[in-house]
Amino acid sequence: MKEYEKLIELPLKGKALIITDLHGNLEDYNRYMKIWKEFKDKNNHLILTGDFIHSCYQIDGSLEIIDSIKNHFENEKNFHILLGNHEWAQITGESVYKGFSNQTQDFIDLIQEKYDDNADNKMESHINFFKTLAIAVKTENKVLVSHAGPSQHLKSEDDIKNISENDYSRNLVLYEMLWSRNMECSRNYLDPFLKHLNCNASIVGHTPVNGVELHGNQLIVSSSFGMGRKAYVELDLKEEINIGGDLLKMVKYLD
Ligand SMILES: [Mn+2]
Repeated sequence: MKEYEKLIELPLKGKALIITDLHGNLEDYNRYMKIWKEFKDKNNHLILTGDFIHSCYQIDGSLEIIDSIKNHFENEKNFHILLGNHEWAQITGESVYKGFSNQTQDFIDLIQEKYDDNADNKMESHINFFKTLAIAVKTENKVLVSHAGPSQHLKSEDDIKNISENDYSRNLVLYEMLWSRNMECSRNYLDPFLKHLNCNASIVGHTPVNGVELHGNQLIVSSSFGMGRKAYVELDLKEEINIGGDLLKMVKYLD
């Protein structure tokens, strides 16, 4: 059985593939799993940074993606999955809108349609799975990987380690790490936030960009749902990372 930790720490060994915001895109997910299959090694890791559910298009592969990542997660110790604001919304029951459509409700409908009499059991098991997901990964070469952020209320890494599943709808640090957009706020909060965690750079998804965008010491990555190109990061865990710009040479593109 895997240990569930809110903050995963990775040593100075190997590499980590970092993939963001799949949003139910099964085709892209399968392409990334092919890359992972080649990349797999005892020192290499995969990090999915959340928002793997809730499609932005007609076809929603969220349920197929969940089944597959659950399987990888349970059987591979180096397969890490972080919580995104969309999985969080499913846990807390908050509505998230894409246009006029409430995606929290759409997800419930999708499960109902696929599993019929067994829908309640499936829903419960998916929610329990979402609750086991970590909030962030911290690497020994000083990179913080999370769904979004920074959090202006975080004071130490214990604020992540101690987040309790019973407190998901009220925890401010969690809320900021899942919802905050870098852009304006990061200029003020990003560096103090990273300093409290003893990190030099941050990698997030959440905000749709054309491949990647660097804002100060934060690299925003769109691996599937974004504004054009699809990018991911092959983070070298052995190399010294002093500033956000050091991450740019580790960016790869899907096409
Ligand atoms: Mn998001």
